This record gives sequence, structure tokens and C-alpha cells, in this order.
Amino acid sequence: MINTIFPFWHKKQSDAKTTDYKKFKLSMSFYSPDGNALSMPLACLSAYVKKHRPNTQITMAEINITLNSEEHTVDGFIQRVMSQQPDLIAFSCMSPHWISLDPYLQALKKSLPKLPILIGGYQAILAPEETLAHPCVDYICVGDGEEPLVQLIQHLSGESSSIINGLWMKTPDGKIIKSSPILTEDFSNLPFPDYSIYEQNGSLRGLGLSIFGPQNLFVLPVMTGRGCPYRCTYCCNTPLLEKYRGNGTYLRKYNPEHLVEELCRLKELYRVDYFEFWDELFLSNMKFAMTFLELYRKQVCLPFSINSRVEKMDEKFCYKARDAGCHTIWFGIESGSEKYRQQFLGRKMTNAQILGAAENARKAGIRRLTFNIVGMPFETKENMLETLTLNQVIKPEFFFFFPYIPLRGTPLYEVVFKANLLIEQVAGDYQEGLREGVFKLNIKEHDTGISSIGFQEVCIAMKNFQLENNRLDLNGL
Ligand code: B12
Ligand code: SF4
Repeated sequence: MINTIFPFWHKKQSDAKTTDYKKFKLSMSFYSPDGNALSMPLACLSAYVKKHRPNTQITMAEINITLNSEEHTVDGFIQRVMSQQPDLIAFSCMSPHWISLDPYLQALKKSLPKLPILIGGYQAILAPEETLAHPCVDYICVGDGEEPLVQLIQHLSGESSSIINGLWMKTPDGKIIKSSPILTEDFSNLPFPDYSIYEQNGSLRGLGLSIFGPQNLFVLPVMTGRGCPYRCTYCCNTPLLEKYRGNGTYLRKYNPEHLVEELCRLKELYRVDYFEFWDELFLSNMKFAMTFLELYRKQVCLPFSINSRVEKMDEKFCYKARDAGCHTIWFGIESGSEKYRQQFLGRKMTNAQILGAAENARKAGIRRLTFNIVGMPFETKENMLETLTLNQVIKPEFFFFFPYIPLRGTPLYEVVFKANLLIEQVAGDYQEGLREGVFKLNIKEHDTGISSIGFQEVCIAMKNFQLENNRLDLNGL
């Protein structure tokens, strides 16, 4: 019975003479289309595995395609993994990168047929059937990965044979064993992310850890917690919030005192110049934010950036954040059309609120980075131009726009699906248009939406605005 449920149990038993069960080699990987060399989920998982299964040796085999080095081609990747001789390879995968990952998975299974392949992250969480149906994939993680990963390592080491909560797996005869997702609830015992897996020659410098941070400073991405209370229709937070509805612990934060201690430790250890907070919403818990900022101001004393919502950016907050060292606030406008935003994106803020929030930040001396999405279903050329106009009024220090990608599991994906607007393959690289100057819709052209030609025209106007406008300098640091 056990052997049928757990395909690799068998392998470990038969290899017993040659395998030292005390040691376990885990390779971790992720696909990066934009040069970013840090996957926060893998840093979190590494810390947890090292705490709960200390004799695990963790190595990285990331696929960073912009580096143009042999190491990141399919062959180079396989060589790297083979040299690490892992007992398990674990990928963190976002949905837009799933198709690009395919040749790597195929080559891996061909070269190392006995190596178990585990996929976690939003691809596995929101499209579990599709992900496990891939012929090369053995396990998927359908929720938070900390505990399931440790349990899988124990299982593959022959230390446990129980069903692994939070993982789905394939039996050798192709059956699928499912279990419920796990939400890591208690952050008080959760170790902070482990950055050491990314170190090269004992350092993190020069690796490209931040996309939007000041280029001439050492910027370290960090997080204060996970989860967001809003329900934007295009965002994967929405199906997760729905999944964990009624579970009061979905919005999770670290203890502010412990977090500040950790930031001081990181500052010292890596000689950090600037922290970039990657939480989807830094201000998901205002009481936490105020306590944290006060401690940060007194003890950390470094500039930082955060992700926010305009509803939270009142004058009081902006001055408080500025006093603590806030250099830049990132916030989503997404669409400049109030009507489109409310009807299709589930974002109820008014344009007056957006302008007010942007002005509050400016008055407090905080730089503004706006996120905008273009090419969404039923978005017209006029709607897209409204997005450009609103940004031209605000003149954010950094204007960013992304072509919309339908993300499975989200309400807007359903709209695209029902209107038969899905295309076979979306662009895996969201920055390609900006680099090449050629912008492509990630949904089908339709009568009530913008045409491909109109999309290209407005995107070029946006790119020009970006070039003329962006000035995220370091003045005031
Ligand atoms: C910070 C962030 C960024 C940063 C940094 C990205 C990076 N290099 O990691 C920036 C701004 C650069 C960015 C860019 C992009 N992002 Co982003 N980003 C986020 C954000 C806000 C936080 C992600 C994070 O680190 N969370 C903290 C970790 C610890 O939590 P977690 O990811 O949930 O991980 C847990 C589980 O998922 C699971 N797990 C995850 N991986 C694995 C692997 C294994 C083996 C296991 C067992 C478990 C497991 O266990 C983890 C720990 O419990 C999320 C929003 C969100 N709601 O999460 C979006 C989000 C991840 N991004 C998203 C997208 C789409 C992108 C882009 C592709 C943009 C685009 N327009 O298309 C690019 C891709 C860039 C890249 N290099 O890959 C989507 C992904 C959706 C999806 N279905 O895949 C999200 C969810 C936002 C959204 N729109 O819904 N992003
Ligand atoms: S506010 Fe941001 S993280 Fe929250 S649901 Fe909206 S897009 Fe997602």
C-alpha cells in the first residue's frame, strides 16, 4: 500500500546500501525572465527546511534567462543539476513561466529519470490538475510549502510514510493522490528567509536582487508578512483569499520587534544600503505598520520602499513613513478609467483618491512608483489613454506598465475565458515589449476592445512617457 502511494519510497529502500539517510540533497530552482535573481518563496522554504531538517544540503539551480550564460541554457542547467547530485529538485513557478519551463523539465527527466520533481508556487496552486498532468512532474505543492517540503524530504529519506498534507502526487500507475492545501499560520515560530542560498563567494552583491530599487546601492528585498485583504479581479490573491475565507489568519505578519532585530542583523551581515519590502500590501495591518515603522526608524535607520494602496496613503501615514526612511511607495493605478477600474477590476477607489494619495506622498518627499496594466479584456483605446493621462498628471517618479496576462483562478480570467478571448501562449517575459519596442496583446483581439495596432500605438506613447518622465533618483537619501 505504502509503495503505491509513495513512488519514491521504493527507490530509497532498494538504494539503502549506498544512501546515507542522514543527509539529503535538495536542489531548488525558479525561472526568471527579468534578471531578478531572488525567489522569496525559495528563501523562506530553505530557512524552514534548515530549521526542521538541519542535515539537508541545499543548492540553487536557477534559470535566469537574461544572463545569457551557458549555465542557464537547457544543457547548462542539466549539467549544473547533475553536478549537484540531488535527491529532489523543487521548482517555484509562476503561471506565466510554466510553458518556458517545459524544455528544462523534459531534459531533466530524460537525463535523471529517477530524480523526483516537485513544483510549487502559483502555477501549482491555481492549476494543480494541469501541473501534475505534466509527464515529468511527480509532486506538486498546492498551498504554502514549508511543512509539506519538510515532510516530503523525510518521506524520501525513508523516515516517514504518512500522507503528506499540502502535496499532490502521482503513483507509478498514474493515479493522483490529493490532499488539502496548508496555510502557514503561525509566523511567531517561522524562521526569516534564508538568503545564503543565493550567496556567491559569501556575498549577495552584484546579483540583481531588485528590479526597481536604486541601482548604485545594495538593495535587499524583505517582507513583513503575507496576504492582502482586497479582491482585485486580475490578482491571484483573490482566489487565495476566497480559499481561506473565514480563516482569520490569512493576513499574516511577523512580530515587529523580531523583524526589526532581523533587519538589523541583515544590515550588518550583508552591509545593506536599502530595504525593499516585497509584501503585496505592506499596510494590510495598519496597527502593525505604525508600530513597525516606529521601531524601524529608531533601530534600522535605512531608506526603504513599500507596496501600498491609495486608500491607505493619507497625509498622516505618508509623513510617518517618510520619517522612518520611506524613499519610494509603489502603488497600483492599473487603469486610469474610473468606470473600467470599478466594473472590471474590482477596484473601487476614485481618480480623486488616486490623485490625493499621490500628492500626499509627494508632499512628504516620498517618490511614487505606479503600476499600470494594459491590454485587458474590453479595455478600449480611450481607456488606455486615460491611464496615460492620469499618470501624466501625477508625474510619478517611476511609471511602469505591464501587458495584462489572464491568470487562471482569478475572476478576470473567467471573463476572458467566457468571452473566448484566451490565446494559446502568453508572453513569458513581461519586459520584452519595453526592451524590443514591440507590444503584443495577451488576449485575442475583439470588437469591443483595443485593436493590436491601437495597443502598439498607446504602448509606444507610454514607453515614451516612461523615458521622458522616470527619475527615480537617490536625492534625499
Ligand atoms: C514581490 C513580487 C514580485 C516582485 C519580485 C518577484 C520575484 N523575483 O520573486 C516583482 C515586482 C519583480 C514581481 C514581478 C513579477 N510578478 Co510578482 N509578485 C510579487 C508578490 C507581491 C509577492 C511574492 C512573494 O515573494 N511572496 C512571498 C512568498 C513567501 O509567498 P508565496 O509566493 O505565496 O510562496 C509560498 C507558496 O506559494 C509556496 N511555494 C511557492 N513556491 C514554491 C516552491 C516549492 C517547491 C514549494 C514546495 C512551495 C512553494 O510556498 C511558499 C511559502 O509558503 C506577489 C503577490 C502575492 N500575492 O504573492 C506577486 C505575484 C507572485 N507576481 C505575479 C506575476 C504574474 C509577476 C510577473 C510575471 C509580472 C507580470 N506582469 O506578469 C513578474 C515576474 C518576475 C519574475 N522575476 O519572476 C503573480 C503570479 C501569478 C501567477 N499565477 O503566477 C503574483 C501572485 C501577483 C498577481 N498578479 O497575482 N513580482
Ligand atoms: S491590492 Fe494588490 S495584492 Fe491586493 S488584491 Fe489588489 S492587486 Fe492583489
